[in-house]
Amino acid sequence: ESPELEAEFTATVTADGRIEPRDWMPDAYRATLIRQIAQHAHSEIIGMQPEGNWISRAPSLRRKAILLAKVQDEAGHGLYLYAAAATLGADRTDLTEKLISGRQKYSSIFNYPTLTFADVGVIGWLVDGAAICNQVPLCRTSYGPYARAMIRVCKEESFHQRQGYELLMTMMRGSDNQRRMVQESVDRWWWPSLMMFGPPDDSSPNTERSMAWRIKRHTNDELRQKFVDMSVPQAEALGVTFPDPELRWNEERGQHDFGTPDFAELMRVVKGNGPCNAERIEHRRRAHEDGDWVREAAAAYAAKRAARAKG
Ligand code: FAQ
Repeated sequence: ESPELEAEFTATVTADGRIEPRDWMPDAYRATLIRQIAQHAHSEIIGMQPEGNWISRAPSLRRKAILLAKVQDEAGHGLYLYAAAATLGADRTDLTEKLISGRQKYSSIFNYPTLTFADVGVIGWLVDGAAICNQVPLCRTSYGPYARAMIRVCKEESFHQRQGYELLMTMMRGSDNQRRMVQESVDRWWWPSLMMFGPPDDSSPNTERSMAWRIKRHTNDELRQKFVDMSVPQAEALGVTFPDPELRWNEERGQHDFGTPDFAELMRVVKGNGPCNAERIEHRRRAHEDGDWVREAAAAYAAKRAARAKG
């Protein structure tokens, strides 16, 4: 470690330049990125489960084809992100081990159950909506491979968001039962969606340093506010309400006032005690074990080809 390298790193980051895999970086910068990117990758992979739950029960062939494609996109996002983490020296097998042994986190939102088909629409609208709000600024994050991965991920997430909103619009034009189903789903997902942005700024241990390093471009509360402001007119157009009596336009601030999410609930879910944590991890662990023979075969094949190339 030399003061010149450190100064160069700081100058690059503060001038909004990009840090690339071969550049020198502080150990803590590398560790923070691995933590955030791995958590993000795990979220995409675990995030396949709640919606995957409805693939076999989608109400039409068209809805089934759309849902299959969306869930496959999430697998793709997970893979770009694991590849971005690999450029920092993180090993994917190791990251997967950490996920299934509970040593690494994934987004709290995927620990809630999907009880009705309206949940598929609401996840697209609100969960992908929140993901976009958080990820569009990450296209300008200081670490090159992460920023570049985010560009493609955001394009696909925008498409997912539209797909969810279109599904809900269709249900809202249907029967009273369908409209009730949409409202009931919105009531369950609204608060957990706000929790996706993390703890409030005054109890977010990582924000200050991640902002200084330009890993994060906005604080958790800034993004949460942006999401609320973006979602209110969309709810009006759809004909649903959010379950928050404190939600109202504040003329002076030019933003909405809103209630405080239950951050104690967020912490419980993050610590592993949400409604579906055990089930999500168990499913992932089983899928990983079931894939053992594929990984073994792929490694044997690669070794054989390498031996043949040498000979
Ligand atoms: N859930 O100091 P901070 C998707 C943890 S979108 C679980 O504020 P930070 C797309 C945090 O890691 C979802 N853990 O932390 C999709 C930290 O842990 P530590 C994924 C949470 O990192 C849609 C501790 O609490 N998106 O998958 C949560 O500065 C539909 C303290 O918090 C991303 O990961 C939470 N909600 O800010 C897929 C985006 N909040 O230090 C399928 C990238 C906080 O104990 C279907 N990540 N924690 O290890 C980020 O932007 C940031 O990491 C934040 C948290 C904003 C999530």
